[in-house]
Amino acid sequence: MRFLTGGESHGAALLAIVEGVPARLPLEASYINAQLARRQRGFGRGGRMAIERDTVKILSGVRGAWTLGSPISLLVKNLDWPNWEKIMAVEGPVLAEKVTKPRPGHADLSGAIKYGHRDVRNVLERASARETAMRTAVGAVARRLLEELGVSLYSHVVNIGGVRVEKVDWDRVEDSPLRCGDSRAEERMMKAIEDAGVRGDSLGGVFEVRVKGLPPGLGSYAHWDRRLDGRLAQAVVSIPGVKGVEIGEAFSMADLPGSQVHDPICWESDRGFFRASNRAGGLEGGMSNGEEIVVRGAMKPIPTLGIPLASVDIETKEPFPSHKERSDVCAVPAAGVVAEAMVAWVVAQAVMEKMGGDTMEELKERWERYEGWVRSF
Ligand code: EPS
Repeated sequence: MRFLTGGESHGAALLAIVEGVPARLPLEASYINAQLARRQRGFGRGGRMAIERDTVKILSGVRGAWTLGSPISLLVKNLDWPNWEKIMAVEGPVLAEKVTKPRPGHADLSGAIKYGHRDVRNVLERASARETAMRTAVGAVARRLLEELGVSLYSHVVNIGGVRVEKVDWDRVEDSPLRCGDSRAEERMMKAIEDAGVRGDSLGGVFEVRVKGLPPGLGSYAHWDRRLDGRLAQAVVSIPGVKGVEIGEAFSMADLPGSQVHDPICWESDRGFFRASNRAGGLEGGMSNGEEIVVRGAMKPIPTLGIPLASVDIETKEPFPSHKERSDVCAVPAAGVVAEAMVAWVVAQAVMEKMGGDTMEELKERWERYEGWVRSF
């Protein structure tokens, strides 16, 4: 399975071509749209989210709400486009004022140097986290496939601006303004976001994604690039703003002796093998181990600030406060939803590598046979 996306933040639309999804998977735009709506929500989002109502148009690869096995083409229109048609004109003279003041923390400066752009807009349009809308749509296709196999994904926010959750009530996460399971922590997080917004500042944090229902043995210990933990880490760090990944209890495990870290192996006749704890986050030796997968991502505060940081104009070389763009104060809850999509993609890829199959029937049959093998091992 592979996919490519295209599209600028203020261009006409975002696009993707998704290849390798088996035929006969039930798929409807409304399913993808529900995931897109989850990404748009969250206290601390900026003005753009009030403009967009992200919805997908499936342009190929699906007929009568079933996948065909052919490439699935997806389109998400940018509702903001009419306001940017002149600035982002594909042909003819671009009449907009050039952006020459790169923002620290963004792709602006390195991207301009790399591609020789004297207008930083040529970089920031594609580097914008707007692209994650399409990743969410693509991830929804992978999620639909996993759902058919009984695999589910969910996420929550565990820290914003240094305020950490203490007790997690999973029932409140989906409807909570910060996708947070701890109402008291959430109140403090919201206050911190509000205060940061007033100051013209931004806040980062940590989200956690979990995957339930996977058998052991996805990924491989045999080669570095087949390790599922490495592939998940790459996928999560590739989300704009994410600077760190933790699998299971990685950072606290680094402080403890091995005897307090590794998850004891148990066996019962009706369950087969299982673990007494899950500090490994469902991954050992580069493979799933049958326990829940737990991956966290640390997101830095968004680099577009109301209080601009010191920068240098790329034309005049004069020091200047950096360019201001409309932005979010905090996008950690949205990043958690994007991470679910990326994790769904990597896991579905690993499932397809192991099981293969051109139809869902073939895939399900192989999945069930393997589950039987695991139970009786
Ligand atoms: C985003 C859309 C963007 C940004 C945000 C993510 O829209 P605009 O630039 O028109 O405000 O709000 O991207 C960033 C904050 C960033 O630094 O890349 C979206 O759809 O999620």
